[in-house]
Amino acid sequence: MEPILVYGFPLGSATGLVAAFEWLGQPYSLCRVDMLKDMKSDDYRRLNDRGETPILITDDGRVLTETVAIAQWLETRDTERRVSFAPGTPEADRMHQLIGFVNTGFTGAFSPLWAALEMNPPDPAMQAPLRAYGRKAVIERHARLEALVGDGPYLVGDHPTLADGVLAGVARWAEFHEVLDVSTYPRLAAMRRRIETDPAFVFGLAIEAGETPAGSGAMKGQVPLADVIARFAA
Ligand SMILES: N[C@@H](CCC(=O)N[C@@H](CS)C(=O)NCC(=O)O)C(=O)O
Repeated sequence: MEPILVYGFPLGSATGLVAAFEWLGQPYSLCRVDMLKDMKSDDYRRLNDRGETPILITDDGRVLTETVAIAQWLETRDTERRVSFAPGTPEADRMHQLIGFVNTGFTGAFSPLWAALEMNPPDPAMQAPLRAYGRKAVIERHARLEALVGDGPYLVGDHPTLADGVLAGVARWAEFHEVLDVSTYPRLAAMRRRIETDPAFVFGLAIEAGETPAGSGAMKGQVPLADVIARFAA
């Protein structure tokens, strides 16, 4: 079977992994999840008991969660080195470093902003400090990432890799939460522009929006969430 990437909308980080699958060019399927509805169910929690996307159903039918593990799974299959680098090379180490930074401190900095936004029932006394702390954290992590990236066209090397996909899935949250103007970070801004206008990421955005874009042809179709749960949940 083809692997199935379970991706969430709106604004899911998994959209960056959709782009990575497109860059990889090997057959895969998708499974669409409404993060505001579907992930709350007991059935979904049998797929991922943390109630999160992304999830990868591997080609041998295993349920693999966590972005870093899914990126590693893709890297292992990327024998043509389309989205990664040969194991043990400085570029591979650097890509892992950047994926680690983006998936931990950078992504985590947005957590207070999401918590404030999704608080139900709203509690303004708690939401205000969460927003203030989140904004500060996001700005600080952007400054650190700007210092960490080089002057190259992408995070590592001269073509988009898993690191760029992981970054693109998340970085757009800065505008959504109206925290900062990315042009304050010129290297990051240039990279984001390049990745976000790349046909693979544009495909991911269209998928997220519920459209049926053509893409590279590697995406073989959408599997309904109910089917994925019925076949693969614990
Ligand atoms: N550590 C996980 C975090 C995944 C994560 O936070 N996913 C978000 C969407 S991008 C989510 O599902 N959040 C739960 C929610 O919105 O209720 C990973 O890197 O895969």
